[in-house]
Amino acid sequence: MKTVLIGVGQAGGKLADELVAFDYKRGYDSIQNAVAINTAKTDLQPLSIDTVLIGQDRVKGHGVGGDNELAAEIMDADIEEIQQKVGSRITTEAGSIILTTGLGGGTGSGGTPVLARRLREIYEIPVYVLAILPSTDESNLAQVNAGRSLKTITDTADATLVIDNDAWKATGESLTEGYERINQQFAKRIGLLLAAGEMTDGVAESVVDSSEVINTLRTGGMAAIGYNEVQAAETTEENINTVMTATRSALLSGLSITGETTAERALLVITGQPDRISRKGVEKSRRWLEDETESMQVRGGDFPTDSEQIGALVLLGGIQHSDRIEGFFERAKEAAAAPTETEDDDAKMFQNDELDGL
Ligand SMILES: Nc1nc2c(ncn2[C@@H]2O[C@H](COP(=O)(O)OP(=O)(O)OP(=O)(O)O)[C@@H](O)[C@H]2O)c(=O)[nH]1
Ligand SMILES: [Mg+2]
Repeated sequence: MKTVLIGVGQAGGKLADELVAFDYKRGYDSIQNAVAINTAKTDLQPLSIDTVLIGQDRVKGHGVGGDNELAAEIMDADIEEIQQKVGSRITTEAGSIILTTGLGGGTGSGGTPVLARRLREIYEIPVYVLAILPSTDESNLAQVNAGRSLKTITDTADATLVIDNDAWKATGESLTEGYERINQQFAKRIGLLLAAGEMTDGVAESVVDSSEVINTLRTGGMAAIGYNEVQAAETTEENINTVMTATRSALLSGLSITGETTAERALLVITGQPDRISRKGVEKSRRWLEDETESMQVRGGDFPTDSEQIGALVLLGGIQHSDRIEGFFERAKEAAAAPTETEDDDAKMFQNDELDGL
C-alpha cells in the first residue's frame, strides 16, 4: 500500500526515518513520501527525511518540554502551513496516511490528535496512527500525556496501532539502544505489511492487497501487529509446522502490545520462498488464529521473499480486552489525580477520575 508517513515529535520522527530506511533498503517503494514535524530544532537535525519545524513564534525551536496542550495549540495555529507542506506530498497514488508518534512527550502527544483530525477532514484515504506507549517506569507526566493522547487519537484516527515500549524493552540495553532496536523492529513489521499489501504480480499463490489491510483495520479503535520468523525446512511438507510455529509465536510472543489476543478482525501474511510455504500450514495457521483471537474474519495471503526463513505477520484490528491497555489507562488516571509539586491548572483539571481529551 502506497503510504505517506508523517512523524510527529522526536520518537515519531525517528520511527518514520527508520521506516523509510527499511523501505529503501528492501526496494519496496511503499513509502511515497515522509516528513517529520517537531517543535524542537535539534531533534529534527539528525533525520534524513524532510522536516517541518513548527511553533517557532512560541518556543523558538526549543521544543515544548512535555507540555502537550501547548503542542496541540501550536499544531492548531500552524495547521495551514503544515497542510500546505504535507498536502503537496499526498498524491492520488497514496492509499493511506500514517502518523507515527511517541505518546509520553509533548509534541507528538499533543500534536498528533490535532493533525489526525485535520487530515481526516480533508482526505478520503484512511489516516492511521502508529502510537508508542511510554513504559510503566516513565514519569507521571508521561503516563498522563499518553492517556489523554491515546484516548483522543483512538476517537479520531481510522485506526491506532499501539506499540508497547515495555513489552519490547530488553535487559542490559541502554535506553537509546533499546529505542533504536524497537524502532528498527517496527520499521520492519510495518514496512513488510505495507509492501505485502502491494503485491499484485501473481508470483505468490495467494496475494494480499491493500484493501485487505484496510478492511482488517476498518473497525477502528486499536490495532496491534505481530511478527516472527523461523528457519524453513527444504520441503513444503516439512514446513507445515514451520508456518504454524511462526504464526503462533507472532501472536503469543511477538505482538506489539502484550497480553492481547482477541480482535474483531485479523490478517495473516506468510513471508518466505514461495515453494517452501506450505498451503496446508497456512490453512491450519489461519484456523488457529481465528480460534485464538475469536475473530470473525481472518484474511490471509503470502508475501514472497528470498529469505531462508518463513515469517508470519499478524495484524489485529479492533483489539479488545487488553489488560495492558486497561492497566495503562488506570495508571494514567492515577497519575493525573496525584498531587503535583507545581500547582498548575493542568493538574487541577485532572482531579477527577476521567482523562480529558485533547
Ligand atoms: N520506541 C521508541 N520510543 C521512544 C523513542 N524516543 C522516545 N520514545 C518514547 O516516546 C515518548 C515521547 O518522547 P519524544 O518523542 O521524545 O517526545 P516529543 O513528542 O518530542 O515531546 P517533547 O520533547 O516534549 O516536545 C517517550 O515518553 C518514550 O516513551 C524512540 O526512539 N523509540
Ligand atoms: Mg522532543
